[in-house]
Amino acid sequence: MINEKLEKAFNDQINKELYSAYLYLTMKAKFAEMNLNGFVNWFDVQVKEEQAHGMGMYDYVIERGGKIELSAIDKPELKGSTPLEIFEQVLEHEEYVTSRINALMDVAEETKDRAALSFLDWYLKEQVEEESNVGGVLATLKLIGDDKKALLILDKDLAARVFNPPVIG
Ligand code: OFO
Repeated sequence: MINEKLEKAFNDQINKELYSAYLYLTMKAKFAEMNLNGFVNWFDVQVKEEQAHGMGMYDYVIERGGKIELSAIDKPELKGSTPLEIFEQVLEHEEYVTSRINALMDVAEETKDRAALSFLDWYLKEQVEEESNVGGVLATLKLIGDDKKALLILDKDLAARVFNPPVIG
C-alpha cells in the first residue's frame, strides 16, 4: 500500500506529465502553422511519450493500491513563436519536470518506499535522455540562425522520429 503523502505526490506528477502533453500539443499546432512538418512529427511523438509517462504513474498508483485523484490541467502558454524560442521553452520545461521527478523521489525516500524509488529510476533516466535530445535540437537551431535551407534540413531529420511505446519501470 502506498503512503498518502506519496500518493498525492504521484497524482501531482501525473498532472505535470499530462500538462506536458498539452504543452507539446500547443507547440505541435504552432509548427503546423509554420508548415514545418518534421517538427510537427517530433512534437507528435513527444505528446505520446508524455501521455505514456502519465499513464505509467497512473497504473503504478493503482497497482500499489493507491487512489487516483485527477486535477485540472493548466492552459499552456507559449513564451515565443520561432522554432528557437519554442525549443528554449521545451528545454526549460524539461528541466522543470526533472526537478519535479527529483522532488517526487525525495518523498519516496522520506516515506522509505524503496519500491517507488526503484520505479522512479526509469523516469530519472528518461529525463536525462529528454534533456539531451531537446538540448541537441536547440543547439542545432542556434547554429542554423536565419538560414532557411538549414532549417528545412533539420525539419527533414525530425520527420524521422518514431514513437516506440516505452516499457516503464
Ligand atoms: Fe515526461 O518527460 Fe517530458 O515532461
